[in-house]
Amino acid sequence: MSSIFKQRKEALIHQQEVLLAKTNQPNGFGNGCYQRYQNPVLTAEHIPLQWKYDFDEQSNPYFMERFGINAVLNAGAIKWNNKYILVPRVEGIDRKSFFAVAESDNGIDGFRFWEKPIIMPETNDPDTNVYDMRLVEHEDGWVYGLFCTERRDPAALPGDQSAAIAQCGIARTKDLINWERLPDLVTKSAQQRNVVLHPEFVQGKYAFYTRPQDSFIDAGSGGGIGFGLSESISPAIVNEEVILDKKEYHTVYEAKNGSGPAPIKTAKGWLHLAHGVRNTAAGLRYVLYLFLTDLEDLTKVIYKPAGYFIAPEGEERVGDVSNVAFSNGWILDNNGTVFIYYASSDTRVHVAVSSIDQLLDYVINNAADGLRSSTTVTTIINIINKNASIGYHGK
Ligand code: M1P
Repeated sequence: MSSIFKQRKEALIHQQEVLLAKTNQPNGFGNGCYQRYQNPVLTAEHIPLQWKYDFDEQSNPYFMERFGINAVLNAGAIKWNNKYILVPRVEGIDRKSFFAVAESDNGIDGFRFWEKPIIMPETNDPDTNVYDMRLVEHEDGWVYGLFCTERRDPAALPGDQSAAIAQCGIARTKDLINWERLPDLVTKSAQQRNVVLHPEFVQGKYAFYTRPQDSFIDAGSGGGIGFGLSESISPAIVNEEVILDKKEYHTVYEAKNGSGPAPIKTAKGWLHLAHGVRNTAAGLRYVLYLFLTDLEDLTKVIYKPAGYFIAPEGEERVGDVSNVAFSNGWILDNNGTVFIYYASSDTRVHVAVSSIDQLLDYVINNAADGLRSSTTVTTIINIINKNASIGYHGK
């Protein structure tokens, strides 16, 4: 009779191989703008078993997990050597997050992690927690990873073990394996999360999308998606932040918002994916929205449809932090296809597939938020009247 070790090891290897071999199929008809897929592309179950189990029967006779992974979420994304690469936030059972690279041949299934997690160098002020990397291929020739680095607030009272300071960590690489850590971004804001590097130089400088905030959770008097320039990347110092997309009363981004992945350059403008947060009786609700900025003036929003673009749906609504859709990664393919990677409820990563044509059609032609119920009704009446004018009355 085989040992517990052998039985468990073989069963778990088989179970994971079945998961990794699963193909992903479109889910339903979608809304005409993007197509969701049935299975998440990355979950905690995708983590290689050799990261968690000691495979030596002598030291691990029960084939017991020696370290557990809680969640795989919020993934940076890049097309690299013809592979679709995700760098998610991998969160251990100890609540610490780190980064790891997973790749797929087609961007919708078959994601497998590389051999080891990323070993991210620290600055002189060690990170307590790092998460939510935005990957950017900058025109200076480096691939940058900008992420949140969190440390305990040194001003917190001894009894307060949750007050934290979030700032933007910056690292760069040429191979996604070896990373050079640069000094953290310096801004005037007490808190910075969701910072994104613009892929091109602007006026010969490095350009950043920021999110100034007063406190760790609340935007307070700050908030909004900011924009600022830095003479250098090491150190990166943004002295002035201009808010290009602000919080707004009674919208899906009334409590706070933040940039998603780096914007995509299109013929019509820079296409942005962002998250908006509002408060509800059941807690915060995070959704995704799109907007377009001017090709010349990067702080000028020229189109912004009303409401959300992606909201958590069905089982996406449940997880560690329920009711959350969050994205910090998308990939534009050569044929114009756009793979949008979004995490649901801080637990797993999904893909939605669209194209530049569809996204521009959506962002330019869907009505802006009129900020009142009556303007919402006007939007719907306009659609009805347009249909009536071509003879369609619902039959
Ligand atoms: O829990 C939801 C999200 O909360 C934070 O986003 P924001 O800074 O906009 O509040 C981040 O911690 C993010 O990782 C998380 O998904």
